[in-house]
Amino acid sequence: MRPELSELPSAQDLADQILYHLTHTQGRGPEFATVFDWRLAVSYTIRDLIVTPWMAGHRASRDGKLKRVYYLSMEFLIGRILGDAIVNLGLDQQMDAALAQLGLDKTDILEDEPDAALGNGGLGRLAACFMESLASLGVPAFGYGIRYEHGLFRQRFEGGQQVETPEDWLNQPHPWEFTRIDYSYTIGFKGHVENVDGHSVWHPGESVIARAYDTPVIGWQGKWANTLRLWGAQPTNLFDLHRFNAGDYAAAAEPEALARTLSRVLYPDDTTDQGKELRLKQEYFLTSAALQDIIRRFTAEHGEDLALLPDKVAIQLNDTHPAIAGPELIRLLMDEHGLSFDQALDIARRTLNYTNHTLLPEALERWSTWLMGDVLPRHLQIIQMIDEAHRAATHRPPHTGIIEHDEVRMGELAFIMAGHVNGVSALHTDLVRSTVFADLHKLHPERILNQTNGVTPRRWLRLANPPLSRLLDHTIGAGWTGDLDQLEGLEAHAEDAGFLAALRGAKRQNKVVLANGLLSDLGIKPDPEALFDVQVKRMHEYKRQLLNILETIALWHRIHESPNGDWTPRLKIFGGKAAPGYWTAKTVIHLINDVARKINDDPVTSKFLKIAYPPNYNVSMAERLIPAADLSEQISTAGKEASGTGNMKFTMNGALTIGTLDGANVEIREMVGAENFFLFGLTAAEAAAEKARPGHARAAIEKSENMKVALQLIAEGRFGRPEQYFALLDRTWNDDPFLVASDFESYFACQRRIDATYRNHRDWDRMTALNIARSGYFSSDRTIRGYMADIWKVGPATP
Ligand code: 26V
Repeated sequence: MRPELSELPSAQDLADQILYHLTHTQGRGPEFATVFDWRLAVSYTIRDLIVTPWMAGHRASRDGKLKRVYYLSMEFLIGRILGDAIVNLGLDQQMDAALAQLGLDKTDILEDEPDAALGNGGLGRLAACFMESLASLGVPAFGYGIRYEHGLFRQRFEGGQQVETPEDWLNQPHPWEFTRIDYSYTIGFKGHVENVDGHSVWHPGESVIARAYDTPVIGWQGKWANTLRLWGAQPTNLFDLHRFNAGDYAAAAEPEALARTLSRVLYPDDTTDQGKELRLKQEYFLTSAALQDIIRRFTAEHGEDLALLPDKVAIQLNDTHPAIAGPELIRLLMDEHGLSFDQALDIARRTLNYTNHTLLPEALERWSTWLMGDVLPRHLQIIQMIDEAHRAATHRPPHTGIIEHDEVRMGELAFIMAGHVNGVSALHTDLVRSTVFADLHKLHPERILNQTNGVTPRRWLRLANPPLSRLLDHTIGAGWTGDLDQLEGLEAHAEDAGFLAALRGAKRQNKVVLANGLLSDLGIKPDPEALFDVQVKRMHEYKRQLLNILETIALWHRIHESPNGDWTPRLKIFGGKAAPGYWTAKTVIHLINDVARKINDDPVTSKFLKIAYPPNYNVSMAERLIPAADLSEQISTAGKEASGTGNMKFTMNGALTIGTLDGANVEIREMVGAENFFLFGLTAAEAAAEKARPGHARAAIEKSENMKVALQLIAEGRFGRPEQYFALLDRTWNDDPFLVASDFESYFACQRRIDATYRNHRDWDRMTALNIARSGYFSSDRTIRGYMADIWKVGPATP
């Protein structure tokens, strides 16, 4: 029995198929099956249902000669796939019944799946939301990435300090991927360039094979599916048989091992680019494989006239990581397809687009010309030609080029090679225009656009928050899932006591589930009536987890001063990983854990204040924490967070935000209304001015009793050996690059306003309702429609 998607399978159909796969795919009878066996059987059952629309979509795109979108990204932070696929196929109820019939626990099955953690944070998760929205909107698209054998490291705490262990999601069969041994491309590195009759011929000194592994991405209601194509590295020669036969087994396997290192691990640092050769090779590996694949598909469908490429292909570069696409596309068009440099440059520029995701100077990629010339000698030549062509065409001011001070600046390369460059929130785009790319913006005033980020409501609302989803369905109908603007319908209920009580009830349910699960595993038993205050994101100084923990210490001190005071009970939840080499971020993790240990055991304060820091924050943990949050901490130094996307997830799940005017917080506040948003801190312009004032930190600390006390308690050793924190304290007093001190009093006061508001259920619940009602704009469907209209010039394949 093979159910077709045109008719939704019944619970009985699903149960039959699950048993079929358990027997015939897993080779296990029900009496011997493990949770893993069952999970694979369920996954194959769901996968079968995705394959039909997936193939239909491929045929429709090919036969209709449709323009396609290609999203090139070094990161796709997918998380788990099964639950999302069930929701998108609209099979939740049937599957619940099927699993019940088989005597299986759905949560056990879903949670058996390892997260696909092929990303560091916001940039990778955005790519995953975009893939889902592209499929939901029926846009023919491919995502191209790397099939890292090891995703982002796992985090443990030892004595409160972060310890990293390797992640190994591919250590078990991965039911969602299809290996395409017929789609393989050779990727060259190093070697030399020879001039033959005026043509350049690159003779690579090394090469590897990029092999395609496809994962279908199913859209809402199962109407369309796209492909996430991840490249795995294979050796060109398996192993050296001569050495093997001579008994030198390790040496025999060396070339194979070396080739595979290319897709072995995800780089875990999302700020500092260490100029590592392997990282450059990974970037080129992804980019070259993707472009070869795109050109192969284009010529198969449209013939050899590559001048038509921009009409049929729109390529989006997710940050500068695949920016070598510019020179690589020119190389393929010139050296392999015989076009002139000018033709190739023109085609490439009309095909490529670039999204900037950060202004932090340390995150802007640069490669020494020495390394670039060594690893990609032909590309360095082409980069010089691009730079020269741009110089000649624009009469640009000095020092605005791609190559400066013997470095190739990938931001400038991406900008110059892109039809459009976009920022990811209104504020960020303004700053892209006025700071990093100010000179290039003057030369090309039409090029920079804004596309404010968004998140998919299927995963972040319907899947992650069943109690709220049921309430929304009941109140405004289920249409919001595919059209998030329909949340506006809640406005009419924002004064309705019955609705507000139900909303509070849904939030409470999520808090109870969190308290009985994740938090109780940590030994924390919070009162679900307490305010759940959540800051989850990568650990970075600019995100200011330090501000949050210092405020916690100051509050703890105040509670001690008047232990019989009328304090609002709060649980502070932290989650996030630090890059392995980022000392300050790791010290803040240690401090939070030290403070948690002390405060949680304090009999005087613990009914008012607790801290939870569950280790190994990832997508799946976000799905549990965000729906249970009352308060969302979005407290970066203004001007530093390009957008944020966690902020949007919290808003649509009915958490109120305490935040600065940074990134998309600005737009969230505009949407939900200033009166429904807890604003504090300096603006981006004020922050820049403050930073320029010598002694700003010391001056601010002197004026803040609260901050002084918090620093003093750490220095006294109240939370652990103080020597560990001296350097951090010193940095805070004397440097404080992210203005923790300057914003401290404003933050502390804002938190006390929150304490007061939270106690007034009616006010809080109404604000919550209005936040949800006005969050429709932050659907990634809206974002993708923006890219389609302004950048890609593509329409959907489905009506
Ligand atoms: C940089 C590097 C440097 C080399 C090693 C690996 C690596 C990986 C990632 C990055 C750049 C990370 C930039 C990033 O994640 N930006 C975030 O993008 C989000 C989506 O647009 C946005 O919401 C966040 O505000 C922004 O910080």
